[in-house]
Amino acid sequence: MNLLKTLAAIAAAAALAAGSTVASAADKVKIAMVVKSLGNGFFDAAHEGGKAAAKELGDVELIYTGPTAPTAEAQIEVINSLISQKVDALVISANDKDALVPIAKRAMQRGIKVISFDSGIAPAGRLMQLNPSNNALIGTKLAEMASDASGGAGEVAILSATAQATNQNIWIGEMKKALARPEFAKLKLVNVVYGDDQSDKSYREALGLLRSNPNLKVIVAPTTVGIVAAAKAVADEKLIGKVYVTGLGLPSEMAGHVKSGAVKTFAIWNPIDLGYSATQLAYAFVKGKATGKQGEQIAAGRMGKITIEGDGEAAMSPPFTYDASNVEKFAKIF
Ligand code: RAM
Repeated sequence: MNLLKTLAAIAAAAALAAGSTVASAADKVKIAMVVKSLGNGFFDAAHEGGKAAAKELGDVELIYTGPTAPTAEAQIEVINSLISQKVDALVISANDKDALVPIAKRAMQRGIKVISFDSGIAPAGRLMQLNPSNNALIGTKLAEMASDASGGAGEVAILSATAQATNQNIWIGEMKKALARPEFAKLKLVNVVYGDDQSDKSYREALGLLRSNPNLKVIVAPTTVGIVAAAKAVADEKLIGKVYVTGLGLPSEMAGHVKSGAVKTFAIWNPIDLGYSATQLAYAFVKGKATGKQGEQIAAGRMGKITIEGDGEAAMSPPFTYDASNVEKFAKIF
């Protein structure tokens, strides 16, 4: 072989090698998990689940992203850039069910499979919504825990996430329905405030509730960020034993507050399983194994089959309750 031929052979081999690398990266299914905001332990746990699903599936590149503050505007920017990156699927926990519809529609027009999880996008903007649990069940659970914490009577206030959060607004609506039942007649909902899933704002809002409602018995925070801030506010104001905090929290973030007595019980589902399932579902849509039709059963790896119900929604398991007897054990997991 003369020198020229040798050089040409080397160049061809290099091109083939480079080409094959590009091909294998391109073969990967690119799934982007877009959360309400970064730095939230709940979504960190969902990310863990997403990574486990990606590893199991083998040919998935999982992109985990979201804005720094939980607003729809910031999420739209993130989604725009993911559309330019030509991801195959978007798995979104929405900061606003309606505001994300146009951008989600644009993504779907370009062939990107869009599903929402945790906090839903309105039906026009997604192929399905994965709820962590049944919404009415969550609302009832919140009312029951408020009742238990107060001994069945007294003033209750809610410290929520953002005013537009799909999931919290649905749960608060369901909790209000539950509170209308005769068994909760002695509980009085006096205020609903929003801490925007930011620790400092949630803390300030909790202090405001305590100061403007001297007879307050319970703060219900249906957000993992809000419940920690409210428990800290109750402790700092030396109100442990007088005001109780309950709601939805992560055992790892709540163990200390259960120990201090600021919190008797709280609930949550497994956020790792939620992120795992959402990633599995997105993959099924990309692979043409799911369309989001009512009644469809979609295989989701170790979680088994997930069934699409009305409005393209599916629900996972009932919320689990934590107290002094079990919080330490689960604090090691999420
Ligand atoms: C916060 C977020 C999330 C919600 C949990 C319970 O982390 O608002 O959307 O599902 O709380």
